[in-house]
Amino acid sequence: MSRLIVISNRVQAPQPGTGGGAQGGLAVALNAALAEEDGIWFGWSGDTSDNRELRFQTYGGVTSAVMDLSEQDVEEYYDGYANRTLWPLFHYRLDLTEFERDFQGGYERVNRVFGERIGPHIEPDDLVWVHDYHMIPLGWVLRQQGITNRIGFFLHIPWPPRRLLTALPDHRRLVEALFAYDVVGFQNEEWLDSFFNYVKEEMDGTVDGNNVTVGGRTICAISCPIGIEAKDFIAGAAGPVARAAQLNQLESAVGRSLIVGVDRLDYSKGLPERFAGYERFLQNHPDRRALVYLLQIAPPSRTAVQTYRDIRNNLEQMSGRINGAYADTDWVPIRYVNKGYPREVLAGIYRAARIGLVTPLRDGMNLVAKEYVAAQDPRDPGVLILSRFAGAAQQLSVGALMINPYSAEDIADGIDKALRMPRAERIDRWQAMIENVVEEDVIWWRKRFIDALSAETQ
Ligand code: ADQ
Repeated sequence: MSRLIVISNRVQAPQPGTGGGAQGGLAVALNAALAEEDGIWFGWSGDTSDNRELRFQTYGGVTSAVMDLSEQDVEEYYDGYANRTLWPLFHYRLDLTEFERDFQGGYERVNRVFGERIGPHIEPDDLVWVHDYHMIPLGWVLRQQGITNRIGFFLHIPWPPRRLLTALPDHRRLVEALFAYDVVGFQNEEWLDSFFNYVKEEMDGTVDGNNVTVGGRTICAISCPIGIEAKDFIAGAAGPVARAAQLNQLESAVGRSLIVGVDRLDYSKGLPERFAGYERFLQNHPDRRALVYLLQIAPPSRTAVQTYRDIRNNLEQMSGRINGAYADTDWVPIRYVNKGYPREVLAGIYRAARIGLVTPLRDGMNLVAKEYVAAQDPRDPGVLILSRFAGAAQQLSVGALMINPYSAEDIADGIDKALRMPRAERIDRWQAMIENVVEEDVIWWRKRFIDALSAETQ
């Protein structure tokens, strides 16, 4: 049997002392496959030093191997090219994209070092699966070392339209690196189509079904939407920890409808626009103000990057201003908290919420939307309000209230409609969504990708 090798920026293998219960779906699905097939998960340790040795560890049945990066590496590769160039650009934020030659140099250097360290540990039958925008050139580096294994790449974020991508200096070099892989996976058809379009227009390539050919090299490009660990999440949402969190929320809501948002603090998630949309609802419906409150959970991320500090300041000001303008002695319109919660507590909070407000300006998929659906009480489910620009829109528009996240009016109308929605309609809409969330869960996603990667080249 072939082993699975996973390579990603951060390794999410189980760690001693963390119990493992707090892991998200991706970690759960990949660790299960790694444990079954005796694989290895490679990546950055998260620490900085000048030591370039891989450190192996086996824990909870999973072997991982991590390497430190130097401070310069982190600055140029992680905070730089990955999070100040590719992330904003791929999320349609050309205005926030920084183009620095040093960033690109650091990105390629770190990928080369990773590839050179990992290469010797790959055995002839291994399937190699590389993840996300931090690691695009990694497959190419492995090929340089003579590795002829099947190597796949999955992009967790959107693939931008051609016209946006061509704003990146050396864009073609980046895309060419993808042709070192055998299979390239995207979150949905829209990102896949943008990739096809780039290849046809910029590289003189041809597309035949899922086969993409450029200069005699053919790869397989697929749409492969990621899901959540649906069954576990559903069970967790009905369990005691979630129940306590749910009751806690309901008690503090005293008869009001809870609207919940849960996002990493990131400008792609449309948080200022969401606050503005909620404020518009409060303005438009003075009589219903005190009947709702918004709980926004947003743990800080990438705090070394200025744009992330800016968004945090902006949201603090906005929530302060909105609370100042509308609060009463027994009610504040927005509760804004900046910390992380265990998954079962989150599940309970989702279940307590009449509305799940998921309004990214762009998102590769958005798993919070799926978690919100999975956590609902089937007899009295809440309403998902979902941005048409989330990757998840393709699967969840069957039941979600779809909105344009740039429009405060649209968000306000969505909230109004959701609050008025009769139970029968809520159940119908929820049923359409839960079917998809359960069917196309994270195990389905893993299998779909691995099947494509294991298939013989046509
Ligand atoms: P993210 O941008 O991080 O992921 P998302 O898919 O929503 O976005 O996943 C966030 C995860 O973090 C969810 O599982 C959520 O429950 C968890 N989380 C958020 N806030 C939390 C908190 N306060 N406490 C605990 N957990 C919290 C990227 C892409 C997405 C894509 C995923 C997976 O940007 O588009 O869906 O990868 O491919």
